[in-house]
Amino acid sequence: MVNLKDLSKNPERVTGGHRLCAGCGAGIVARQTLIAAGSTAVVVTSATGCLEVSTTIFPYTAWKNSFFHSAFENSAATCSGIEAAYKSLKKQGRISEDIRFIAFGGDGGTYDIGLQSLSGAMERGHRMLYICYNNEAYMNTGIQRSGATPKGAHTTTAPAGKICQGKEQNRKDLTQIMIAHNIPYVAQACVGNWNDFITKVQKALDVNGPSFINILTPCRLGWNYKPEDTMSLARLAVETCIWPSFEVENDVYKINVMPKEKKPVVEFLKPQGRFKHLFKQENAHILETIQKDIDKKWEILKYRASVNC
Ligand SMILES: Cc1ncc(C[n+]2csc(CCOP(=O)(O)OP(=O)(O)O)c2C)c(N)n1
Repeated sequence: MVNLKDLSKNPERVTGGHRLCAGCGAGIVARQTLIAAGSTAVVVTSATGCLEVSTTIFPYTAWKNSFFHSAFENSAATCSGIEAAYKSLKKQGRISEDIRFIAFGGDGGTYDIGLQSLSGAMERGHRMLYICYNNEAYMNTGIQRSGATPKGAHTTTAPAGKICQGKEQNRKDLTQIMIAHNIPYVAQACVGNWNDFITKVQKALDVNGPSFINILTPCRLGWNYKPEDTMSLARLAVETCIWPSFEVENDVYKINVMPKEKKPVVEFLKPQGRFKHLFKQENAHILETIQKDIDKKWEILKYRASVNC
C-alpha cells in the first residue's frame, strides 16, 4: 500500500483545466496513474474516447508527458510499437533513460474495437501497461452499449421501454480474457479505492512484461447520478461484489479489497438512472438474475483466490 504523504511529493502530470465532465472518473484514473509513476518518464498512448477528446483539444494539452493519440482500434498496437522502437534505440546506445509505456482505452476501445490489437500486444510480451477506464458504454458518442455494459443498463442503443428493459445480454468478462493471455500481471480496480489502484499501477509498471488493469470508472452522464457521488458509487461496486477488486500476479489470484459485509447489488444500482426501470415491480426478476449472477461469480473468485494458499 502506498503512503499518501510520499505520494503527494510526486509530480502531477495530468493538469486541471481539461474538459472532462465534473465528477468524471476517467480524469481521476489518468491523474492517479501518472502520480503512481512518480518521476519515471512515461509515454502515454490513448485510443479515441472521452479521455483523449477532452484532454487534447488543439492547440492545448492537459498532459505534461509524451502523449500519442492513435485510432480507436489500436492504442495497444501503437504503444507496443513505441516500446519496440525504444528497446532498439536502447540496444544501440542511442537512448539511456528508463521509460515506461502506458496505453489507455475506454471500454469501447478495449472490450470491442481494440481487442485484437490489445490481445496481440499482450501476447507479444511488450513491456507496457494497458489501462481500460471502463465506464461501461461508448460515452463520448452518446452512451451506446458496449461489450462491457452490464445486463439491464439503459443505453441509447439498448433503451429501456416497452419492448426491452435495457441491455439484454451479460457483459463479457474481459479481465478473465486478459488472464487467459498468461501475462505476468492482471488486475481489476475501481476509481473509489485510490490506494488500491495506485498500488496496482506501481506493481504493473515494475513488471518486466505486459500488464493490464481494468478499472471501473463511473460516468455521471451515462450512469445518470449526482457528480459528487463518483467515488462512493464506485466503492459500492466493490462492496456489492458486482466489481470485485482483485489481481492475478504470475497466475496467483488475490482479492485486494474484501468487503466487510457483502451488500445487496440494489445499493449500487438504485442511485443510477440507467437502472431506474429495474425497480418497477414487473422487473423484479431481472434484479434477481443480476444478484444471482454476482453471487455465483463472487464464489468462483473466492475459490480461485483460496486455492492459491
Ligand atoms: C473506428 C472508429 N469507430 C467509431 C469511432 C467514433 N467514436 C469515437 S469515440 C467513440 C466512443 C468511445 O467509447 P469508449 O471507448 O467506451 O470511450 P468513452 O467515450 O466512453 O470514454 C466512438 C464510437 C471512431 N473514432 N473510430
